[in-house]
Amino acid sequence: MQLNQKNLGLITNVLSGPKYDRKRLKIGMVHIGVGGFHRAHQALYTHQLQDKMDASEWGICGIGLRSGDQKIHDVLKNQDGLYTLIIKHPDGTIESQIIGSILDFLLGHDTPGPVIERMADPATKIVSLTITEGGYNFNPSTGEFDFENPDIRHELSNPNSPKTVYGFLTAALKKRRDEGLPAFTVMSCDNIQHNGDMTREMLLSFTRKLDPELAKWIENEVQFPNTMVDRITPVTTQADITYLQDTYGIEDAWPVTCEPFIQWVVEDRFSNGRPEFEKVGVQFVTDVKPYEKMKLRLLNAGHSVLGILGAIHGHKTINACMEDKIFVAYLRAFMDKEASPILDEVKGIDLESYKDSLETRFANPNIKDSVSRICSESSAKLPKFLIATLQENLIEGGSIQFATLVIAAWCYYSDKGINHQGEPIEIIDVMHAELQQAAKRTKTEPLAFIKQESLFGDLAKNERFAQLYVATVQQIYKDRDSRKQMQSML
Ligand code: CS2
Repeated sequence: MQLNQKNLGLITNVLSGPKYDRKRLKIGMVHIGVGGFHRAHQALYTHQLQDKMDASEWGICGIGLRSGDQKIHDVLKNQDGLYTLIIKHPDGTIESQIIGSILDFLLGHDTPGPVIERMADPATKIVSLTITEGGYNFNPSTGEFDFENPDIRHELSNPNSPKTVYGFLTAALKKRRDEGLPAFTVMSCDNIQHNGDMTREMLLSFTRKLDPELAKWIENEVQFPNTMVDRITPVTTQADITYLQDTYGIEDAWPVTCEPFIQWVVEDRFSNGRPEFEKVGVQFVTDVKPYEKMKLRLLNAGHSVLGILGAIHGHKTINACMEDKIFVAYLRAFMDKEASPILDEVKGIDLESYKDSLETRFANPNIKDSVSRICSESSAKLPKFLIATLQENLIEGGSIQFATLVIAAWCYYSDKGINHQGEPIEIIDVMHAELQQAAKRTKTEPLAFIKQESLFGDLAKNERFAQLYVATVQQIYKDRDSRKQMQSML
């Protein structure tokens, strides 16, 4: 049976679904970047809130700004916004449910008008974002807005045909200001430290160039709460689609799978009201920074440590890495010796149990989170997840060897495109060509890879790091056995 509103009554005989009347819901949140993560996280919290109480003004409209969003648009349109969330527990238990909080979906890349209208609609109170770490258009080493991006250049001279999130936000906020409407909140849900502050700074850099008066209005009226979001959401596979067909007879073209763990910590600063998400477990705080730093530097960095080293060793999934004792010990040593010492205390959280819980989550054998998902867009992730820790440890005189091996492995990975077993590695990174070019020079110029300043800043000039890096990377090229190097450090 095809998943859609018409069949929902029958489908909910076999699977739980919305208990609320979807027809009563209005769109109050517009979300840009409807990937698996949004559907396993904010859309689920919203759905749970609707089930629990009357929150009918808080339905979601999904937005895609890239041509690649066509598929999710078509699927959700065809399914009236409905989809299945499949939660996979470590003991093999699987819980599936139909989520109903996404009411509409618009594509902005060739027809921006309706997207701007929707964002500027008086009922829209929040515009939330999961546009990935790479989507914020800033130079990772200087932190500055990249005005050279051709899409940004286009928007600055054609503000009515925006392309990036900045062009859309500016056009919609301008419309609201001109119409005397209150501003919406811009809520970033990406894995970036101080994600709200950073979004604010980037948006203001863009708007100041375009319309300084509007920039002032945004400065005074728009709130950008920082948020920490967490739930491991692997890429959906054909097996997940088949599972729903075989078990429940449901045709869902794009379900989402995830782990049971979920967390959302949000700063309680909103321009124009917010859903009562605290009723469904969201934690509102005045300062999210310690939580986000802990999560990025342990969970996301831990993922990258396993992902990069796993990829070149030949492990295919994160749980396969966690079945390898050397990987488990290495991960813990990285977390204990390099990531933890530079973290601030996080109220109410025992760091040791947090790290234990990460090990359990990573080891979940049913999630089968591929190392290729973790390694994808490493050029946007590693500066925030791992290189920042390395830099702080260099200042503090702390340990750097565990992170350095990951950087050296990343160089080898970018250069060779095959693992130590000789099998090809799937590399997905917008910077792949540049990374590969730099990595290929390693043999003749050992520092070439870390001389890429947009990623590493001036790390290549740090003697302590440069020396260790060169020794480490040369060893990988020589032995082609990074696992042995991992072992020697334990
Ligand atoms: C992962 C994240 O992209 C990555 O490298 O670390 O997607 C991670 O699974 C989520 O942030 C978990 O909350």
